[in-house]
Amino acid sequence: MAMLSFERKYRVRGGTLVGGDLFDFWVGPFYVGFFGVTTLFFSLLGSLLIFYDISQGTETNIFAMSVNPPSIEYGLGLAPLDEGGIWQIVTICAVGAFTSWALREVEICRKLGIGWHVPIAFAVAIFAYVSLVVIRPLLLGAWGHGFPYGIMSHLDWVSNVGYQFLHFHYNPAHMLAVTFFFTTTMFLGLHAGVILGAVNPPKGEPVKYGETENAYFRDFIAYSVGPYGIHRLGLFFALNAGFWSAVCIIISGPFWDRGWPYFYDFFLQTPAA
Ligand code: BCL
Ligand code: BCL
Ligand code: BPH
Repeated sequence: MAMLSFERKYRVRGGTLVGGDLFDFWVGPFYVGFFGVTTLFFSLLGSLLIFYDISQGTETNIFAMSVNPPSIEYGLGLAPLDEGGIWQIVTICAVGAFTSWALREVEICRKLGIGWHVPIAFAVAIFAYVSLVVIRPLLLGAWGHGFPYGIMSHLDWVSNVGYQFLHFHYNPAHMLAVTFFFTTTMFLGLHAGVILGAVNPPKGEPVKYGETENAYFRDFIAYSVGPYGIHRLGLFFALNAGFWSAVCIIISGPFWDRGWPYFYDFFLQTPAA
């Protein structure tokens, strides 16, 4: 594939974490690297195992297909392949693939001499996934507490686990996570809106930039967080959304095993009640 004229300048040698020059090359637009190879390995193996597992069943509706974790009786042991063992290997492949993907991002950051903000942000998403299928099952003593890998079955898992705690909305960390998700979306709506507004003036008006964007928010809500600030604020809220999600599910079971509404009973013991 032909390179764009400015790409050659950025295709610099080095920055690899392992493998030295061995995998330091591109395939078309993609940087490969050692972690490109491991991503491909884990992704292919994990996906093939999923396809193998669902091919063993009789389900023909893709929405209903599912690779299920072992039953709780297997505890933290290995299960036979057809009784959850495949799910266990797929989980190892998934953690391997996601971590490899993050490390490949790190190598690209090092090559280009930029900060590691993107891989650090992705690490928070990986943490949320690991909290669901590794940390919480370990704390509860059985891999069977992980979620099943199927389009509908994983929604059933969320609903079932939610109702095990009577009313999951009462989980305070869930409240924080939901609030951060909503706020992040509101920020992106405002930020993307003002940027597109500035570069799409009415016919005859010149295109506007940062100064006008700031002026817009000062006129509108008396304050503009600024062109650098909005990205720091956005990243902070997005990472908190993922982080508090991980916290909300890790504490459900290992640290609080009653309905979440009962969490507020402590209030009844205070003089205020
Ligand atoms: Mg889920 C929905 C994937 C964990 C609760 N979930 C979805 C769908 C998609 C999915 C099938 C749209 C997601 C989306 O656009 O995200 N969920 C998914 C994955 C994981 C996951 C891959 C994971 O951790 C590895 N989901 C969880 C955990 C719950 C959960 C257990 C808390 C986060 N999820 C819900 C709820 C809903 C979903 C509730 C929905 O209503 C929605 C749905 O419609 O379900 C039917 C944003 C990301 C992007 C836009 C980037 C693109 C992602 C693409 C679409 C992912 C495709 C996955 C593919 C089908 C499976 C890959 C395996 C292959 C073999 C490689
Ligand atoms: Mg709740 C969790 C919102 C109602 C029970 N709930 C969550 C959180 C989020 C949320 C805060 C899920 C996001 C997350 O973890 O992302 N819930 C939410 C909202 C409502 C709500 C807004 C609402 O009513 C308006 N929840 C309810 C009701 C309960 C309930 C009351 C059910 C009856 N909720 C639960 C339970 C859980 C949540 C149980 C959780 O477990 C979940 C949570 O916090 O999980 C941590 C994190 C993101 C990920 C896990 C995705 C990770 C992606 C990985 C790293 C990469 C995948 C790559 C992919 C395979 C690649 C595909 C191929 C490519 C496309 C090529
Ligand atoms: O490359 C990226 O983006 C373009 C990275 C990524 C990110 C990044 C990246 O840099 C960042 C910063 C985030 N996600 C951030 C976040 C938020 C937290 C801060 C959070 C809300 C979130 N990501 C969520 C999600 C979700 C949700 C909510 O469900 C999904 C589905 C994703 N993120 C998905 C992705 C990918 C598009 C991409 C990414 N987030 C990571 C791509 C990657 O890791 O590629 C390597 C792996 C494969 C190509 C396939 C692996 C296959 C496995 C071996 C088998 C499948 C197992 C799986 C468990 C089955 C699940 C079945 C489902 C039906 C349940």
